[in-house]
Amino acid sequence: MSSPSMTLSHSPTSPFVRKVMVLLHETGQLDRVTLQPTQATPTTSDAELNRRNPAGKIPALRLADGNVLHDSRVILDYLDQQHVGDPLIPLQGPARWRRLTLASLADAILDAAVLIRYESFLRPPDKRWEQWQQGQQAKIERALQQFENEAIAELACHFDIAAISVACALGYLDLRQPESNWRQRYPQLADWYAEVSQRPSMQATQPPA
Ligand SMILES: N[C@@H](CCC(=O)N[C@@H](CS)C(=O)NCC(=O)O)C(=O)O
Repeated sequence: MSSPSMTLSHSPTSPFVRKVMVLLHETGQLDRVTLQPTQATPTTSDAELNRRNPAGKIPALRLADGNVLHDSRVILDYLDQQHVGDPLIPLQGPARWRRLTLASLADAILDAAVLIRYESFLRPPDKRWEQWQQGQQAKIERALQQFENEAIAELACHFDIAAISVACALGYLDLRQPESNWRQRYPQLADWYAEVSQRPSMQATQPPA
């Protein structure tokens, strides 16, 4: 086993970090990364994280040469180029743009769900804005609908960047919106998720309840 050469700013509940962890598992690169526990919210300030990523967001990945990559999509792209197996992000052609677009839609679910979480968990009750939350929730529903109606076969064909991103988004909904009953509204997505949740990479990265 080689000694770790990279450091990942990490939280076990961050779904963006989870995407990175799942890719590390799937591509056999876990032993290359040290995990640095990091708390990140818009109302907390972590000086070290802010130095690594001025946006103050995780994940951020410090490379062996001291350079830092941030934004989960950039990190996934980088790590996918560091292993010898089949790429989890197609290198070129229409497949690349389609898979990245599906991954981006999954990230949009996460962006909305994380904002809803901050709104309900961090923002003082008298400053909350119901209509804004509903707008975020509507984004989540439209994205789930598109995955259910138009992309199930594509998700099922390969556990790649698109599938990893959707699986992590669904896992985050289970964590933060356990009452949402998305499985009832999106049964094909539910069946697909039940299957991919069994993968060792998904099992090993389950967020703590
Ligand atoms: N687009 C970013 C989003 C990352 C993100 O929002 N991470 C959350 C944790 S789940 C965070 O660090 N939030 C702190 C903040 O918004 O200040 C990515 O893909 O890495």
